[in-house]
Amino acid sequence: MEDEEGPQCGKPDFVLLDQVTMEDFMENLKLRFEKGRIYTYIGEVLVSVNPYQELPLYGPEAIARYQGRELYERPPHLYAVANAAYRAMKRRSRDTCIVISGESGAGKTEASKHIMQYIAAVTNPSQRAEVERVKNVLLKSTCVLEAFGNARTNRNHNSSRFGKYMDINFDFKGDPVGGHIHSYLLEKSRVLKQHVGERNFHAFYQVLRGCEDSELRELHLQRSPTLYNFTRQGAGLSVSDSDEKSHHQAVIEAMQVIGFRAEEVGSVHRILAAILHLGNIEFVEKEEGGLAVSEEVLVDHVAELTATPREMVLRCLLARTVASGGREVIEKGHTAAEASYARDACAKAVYQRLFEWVVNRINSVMETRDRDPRRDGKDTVIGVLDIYGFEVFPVNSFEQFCINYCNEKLQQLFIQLILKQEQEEYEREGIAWQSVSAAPHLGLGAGRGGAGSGPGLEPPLLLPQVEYFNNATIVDLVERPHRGILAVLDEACSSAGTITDRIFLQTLDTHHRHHPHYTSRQVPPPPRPACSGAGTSPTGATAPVSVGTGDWMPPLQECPPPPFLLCLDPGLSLSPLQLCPTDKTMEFGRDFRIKHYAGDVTYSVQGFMDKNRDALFQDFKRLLYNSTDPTLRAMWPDGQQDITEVTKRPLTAGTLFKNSMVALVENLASKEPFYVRCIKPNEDKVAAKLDEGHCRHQVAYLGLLENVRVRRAGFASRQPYPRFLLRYKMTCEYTWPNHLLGSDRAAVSALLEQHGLQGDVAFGHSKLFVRSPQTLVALEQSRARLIPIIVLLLQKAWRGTL
Ligand code: AOV
Ligand code: MG
Repeated sequence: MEDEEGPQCGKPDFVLLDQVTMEDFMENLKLRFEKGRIYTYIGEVLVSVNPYQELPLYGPEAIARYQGRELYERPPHLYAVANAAYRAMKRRSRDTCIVISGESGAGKTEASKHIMQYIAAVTNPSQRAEVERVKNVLLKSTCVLEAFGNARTNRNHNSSRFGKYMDINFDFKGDPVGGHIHSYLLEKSRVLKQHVGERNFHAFYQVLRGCEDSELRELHLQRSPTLYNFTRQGAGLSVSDSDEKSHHQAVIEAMQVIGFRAEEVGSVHRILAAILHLGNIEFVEKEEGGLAVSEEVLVDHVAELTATPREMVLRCLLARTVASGGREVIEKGHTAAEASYARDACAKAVYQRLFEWVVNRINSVMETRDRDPRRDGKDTVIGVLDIYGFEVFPVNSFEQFCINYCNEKLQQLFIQLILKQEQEEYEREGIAWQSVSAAPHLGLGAGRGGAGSGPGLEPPLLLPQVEYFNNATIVDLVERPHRGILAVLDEACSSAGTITDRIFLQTLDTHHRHHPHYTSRQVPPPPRPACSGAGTSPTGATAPVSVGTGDWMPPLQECPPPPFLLCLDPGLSLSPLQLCPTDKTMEFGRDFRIKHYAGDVTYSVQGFMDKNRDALFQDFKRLLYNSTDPTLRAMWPDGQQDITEVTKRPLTAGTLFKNSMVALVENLASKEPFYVRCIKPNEDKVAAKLDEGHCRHQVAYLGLLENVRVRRAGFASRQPYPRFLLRYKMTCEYTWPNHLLGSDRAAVSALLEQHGLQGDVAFGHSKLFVRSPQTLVALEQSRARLIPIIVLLLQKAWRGTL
């Protein structure tokens, strides 16, 4: 890897573009991608394009080149961002965080792994044993969490089905001494069912393919995933058997390094096996009444593997206990449908608890043990956020709704922080800037402060307005108290079974029918008597009219076009993500659609209430709490409650998720953020193919052009003096190859004077602020003219012909 990038590689920072248009942006992105330069800056934000191939960009040598350097000294890289976050934390004793965003398959998880590897490689030079241990746990945790929390989807063959935020704690020396992982809402419905082309969580296939014959026998399993309802769908999509086996081995080794005991690993395998057996249990209604299971031996297996009494397992599957007023308790037999529902709820819950237990177990060994008593206060922290990316499938349910809401929250944070950071930077550098209000449209349009506002500044300058889409309105649509979609959903769920999907959807419509980002089609009303007149059938050819109480929504064609959302560039093509660009795909009474910042998504309300309630009969909880397997028992502390004590309605899944998102955003906002914006180059997951339409769409919705414009609005660029010199010193005789002017700032001043450009800049404490892009363009051109001459001179010098 070269340390300097030549002009043939395009601009390493989009801020240096001659003009900020989508065309120029895309041209630079494409040029760099073709040259294997997948990373480019926008100021301190790193834009990363997934190469879908192994590039020689990583590893110890590359890490050494970035270690201890400034962001600008080397070509853009994840290592540089990791290094910047690390140095910022160390220098200023401030918590920092690295927020990695982008749609599903854009490369977030891979990026987070490179960041972790960088941090692990550059810390603990003195090889302290405890620090090494923590580092190993940090590194190995990824492998274990991916086994249990990732799965093949149609968008990404190793898709994170949970959100992950990891804190790494550093001591005063800057060595990692602990860590903590927060996981967010695992997509547990995947345990039961997967779309065509998708698989269950990796862990299931790894156990089936990877366990020794003897262990498999003990688990009463056979090797083929086609034999189990939960793995059948994805069975043909396996990774090769040998890969699955080696992944299985790697996970077990990782668990050992982390500190899982052998009996715990055994319990984990038994729980996975129990879930698979549970999935094969079917129910039959007996002729004489009552219910039976189809294969009793499966109940034996479940009982044995969960270390619970067989009779109890059977009872939990066939009936439930209900408290009927006071302390009276009765047993109520299930119908076959109820029993299947309860079985599925149990399978999902057991997997979710297993996943959470794995996370907690990892956390328990990462608690900071080795705190240095000499240091006051607490450790400093770097947080790394790797969530599930924005996704659209042919059918989208509650999980996609939560995932996409999470991405909206993070986009919102990005907007707020960019604005905030800009202003803080001006303050820090002693350059006055009139405050800018953030809502509802973020316009960085205010003029700069008045006379005497900054050293060497000209009279106030009216800065160009930078408008960009503020997605706060979509976040509000989802989370607003009382009326937001989550609140309406909770309301529906609390109404003891009387609310149907249709009524839920109607209530949503009532609240949001005029919301520019919400659309739906209502269930057609029942046919009216013949006398009701023409135009009343919403499905008929006649123009739709308002029916009855007005709960009939006009079809979408009739809706006013939603306000212009993301098409900041007139040439922007329709997104490949907009799988449902017309209302034809929406079904009456089943779907609603949100115009997300990243594209339109149609959600099927079916299952929303169920998944939000997330109920599990107390009988199962008690059963598992009474297991004699201590690992399994520890996952069910709430099983000790008696049914008569379980009166309080637990918080719904949606509310818990919302609360966790609010807390996450607060946490991130309290830290100094670094951003990695990942772009997926094509939908086919192939190397060396940059699909322009697809990338343009992402550039647009991620707000990258606006990001560049904001960076350039007040001052086109701000660069530390050494960085500026490094790039332009060859354009001035006083600075090339080195200057003797006392300070870098003085050298920069001399350079600008020679070019006659000193009127267009401001000198901050540590950085030069360049006001107009033309100044940068002039410097860039001058540099580009000189580079071939310098290269020629150097070549001649080497050959001794000079
Ligand atoms: P994601 O985390 O952003 O999706 P991943 O990080 O899992 O996406 O990346 C998807 C796939 O792209 C990986 O499995 C690799 O094959 C490939 N890939 C990504 N980054 C690189 C890289 N730097 N070098 C080589 N290959 C790469 V999701 O979790 O679905 O939102 O929910
Ligand atoms: Mg991921």
